[in-house]
Amino acid sequence: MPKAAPVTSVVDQPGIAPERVLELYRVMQLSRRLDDRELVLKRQQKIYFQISGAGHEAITAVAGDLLRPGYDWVYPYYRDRALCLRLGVTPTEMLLEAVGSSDDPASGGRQMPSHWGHAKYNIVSSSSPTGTQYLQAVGCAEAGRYLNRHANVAEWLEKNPHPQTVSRHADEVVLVSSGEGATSEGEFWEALNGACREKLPVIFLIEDNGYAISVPCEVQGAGVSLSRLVENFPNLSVLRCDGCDIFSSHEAMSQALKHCRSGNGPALVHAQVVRPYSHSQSDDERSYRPESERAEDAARDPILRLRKHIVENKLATAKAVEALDAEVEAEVVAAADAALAAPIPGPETIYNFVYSPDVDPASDRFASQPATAADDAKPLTMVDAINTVLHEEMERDPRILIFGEDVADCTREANLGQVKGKGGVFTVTKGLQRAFGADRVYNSPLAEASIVGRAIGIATRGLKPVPEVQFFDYIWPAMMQIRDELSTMRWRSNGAFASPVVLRVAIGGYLTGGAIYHSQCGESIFTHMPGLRVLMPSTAVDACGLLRTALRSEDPVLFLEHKRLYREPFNRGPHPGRDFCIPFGKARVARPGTDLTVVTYGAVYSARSRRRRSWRMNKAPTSRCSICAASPPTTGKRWPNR
Ligand SMILES: Cc1ncc(C[n+]2csc(CCOP(=O)(O)OP(=O)(O)O)c2C)c(N)n1
Ligand SMILES: [Mg+2]
Repeated sequence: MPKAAPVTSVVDQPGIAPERVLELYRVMQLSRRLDDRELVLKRQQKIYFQISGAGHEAITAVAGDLLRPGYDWVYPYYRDRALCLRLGVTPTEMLLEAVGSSDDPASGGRQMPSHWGHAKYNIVSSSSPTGTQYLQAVGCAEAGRYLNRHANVAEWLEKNPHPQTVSRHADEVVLVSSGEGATSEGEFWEALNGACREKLPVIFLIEDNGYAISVPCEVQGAGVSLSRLVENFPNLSVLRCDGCDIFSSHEAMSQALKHCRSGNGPALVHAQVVRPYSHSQSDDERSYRPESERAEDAARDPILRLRKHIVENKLATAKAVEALDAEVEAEVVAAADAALAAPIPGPETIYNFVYSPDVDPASDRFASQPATAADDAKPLTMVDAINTVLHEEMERDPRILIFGEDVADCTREANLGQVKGKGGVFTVTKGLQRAFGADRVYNSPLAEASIVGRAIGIATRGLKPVPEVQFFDYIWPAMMQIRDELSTMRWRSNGAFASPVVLRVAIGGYLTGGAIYHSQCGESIFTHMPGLRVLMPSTAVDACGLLRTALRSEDPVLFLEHKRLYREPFNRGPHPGRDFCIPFGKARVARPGTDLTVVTYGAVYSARSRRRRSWRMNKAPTSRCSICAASPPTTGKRWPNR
């Protein structure tokens, strides 16, 4: 059968102090024994799933050893038990997730086993889709760079008490890991491109065990070797190592860290590992791998190799290693006992952390009256209204970053003085780059998954990303990030992490012949996603109030702007004031009646309002709301379109 590319070990000589070698051995053995204990618990039906880090322990223990816990950021995947142990996660904490305990720090018992996460060590909550973590890691690094350049964010947060805190370190790195199979996901390539383009300190650790469940590596990429494929990416340091050998792993990881910490850009470490326990406990690899191949892998087992090295090089006697193994086993047994005795979450906790417990955007805290406008105040169109709120809120909150396709005035800043500026295909973001600089308002590559995935990573660091997807019709590449990441982050991490992104999207039809690809209205699909708030205002004033609430809240929001409404005269309104907010989920009665209530939002209200005189139902009572939210009845002067 075709084989993986030969491993080029970057070092031949051991370069780790003896006591550290023993410590790494202990972590690796602890990791393996925890996997073994979970297998026992699975057989006893005390847990329902097991996926192991077996065979990956050398590279992952070394990575954990070299990273700085709570300083660097980590986006792990399910085989990274040894990495997380070395960063500080305890065996008991790991088994608490396996048994689904409410005390589990990764998810409060909400996720499957081995879905690592621990806020104390900056281990960001991992999910089940293969590959969604890469773009978030890039966003996380991007946010770190922004925070390092803009000290005023931390100062602002001190003056404006906030549920999220920010941390930053000049030479911090972000490590993101996956198997070789997951690198076939398009998001991997988008992330690699983004990290290289921006010279971000991201280490892509690819743990190549040769298989993605039953699919061998030659099916994944042209030419089999991923690290050969990516060799020509600019600014990328590509390192290969034997991931079953701590010395080779140590050298590769050290070089990768040096490259990233010195600001030279990202690194990719391609580590060849083995997978002795099948893909998961639900898989039996004997159905697709011959015994000879499995025996070859077994001979590379990282723990057996390291034990041999320790004894042969007299770092410890065989007896001392046995004693260490026994100590580890006792620790694992005690951890399992503690985990099995731990509480499981009660059914009443299910709604905890669907949304922020700190800021309720549906509360009266956001109820306000529009300011009285001067008699000669020019009414705002919806485009003007959104632009104005973005401008005002960016002035107020230095955490707000705007990015997307064409949102900047002019990417080439040297030309800014000679041009009018673009500011979005509908000019909603016009003038914002000019006012706030290219660090805060910038164009992204044409890649919707990137826009949302990176925003999630940025939000994890306490910033407030306000990305734009240019047309609703093209939101679909970002669907995985929206459905499985953006809306689930807070709930799945039991409140440890959040993604308070405000995603603006132009939606709806506005031109004759605009179908099929410039008129889609799929908002209802997104209202079926717990954790995500969906807004779709009808008037300029509603847009002002709802957008401001979104920007001041802590939940992910999909803010849908109907293109037909952007510049219409009938939904214009006066500027309602710099603090005007509208609570989510409350409909405004646009026209009272007695027999029938019509609840609507977006452009439907406006169509109704324009045509109401000709309606045969015009004696019927009607009301309207924006989806999930609308402005309450107001008494403001010159309230539009009554
Ligand atoms: C997007 C997505 N597709 C499919 C799956 C099912 N799945 C889980 S793990 C896996 C194989 C991953 O292989 P690889 O990236 O090589 O990692 P390994 O398990 O070998 O370490 C698949 C297909 C998934 N979780 N997510
Ligand atoms: Mg694999």
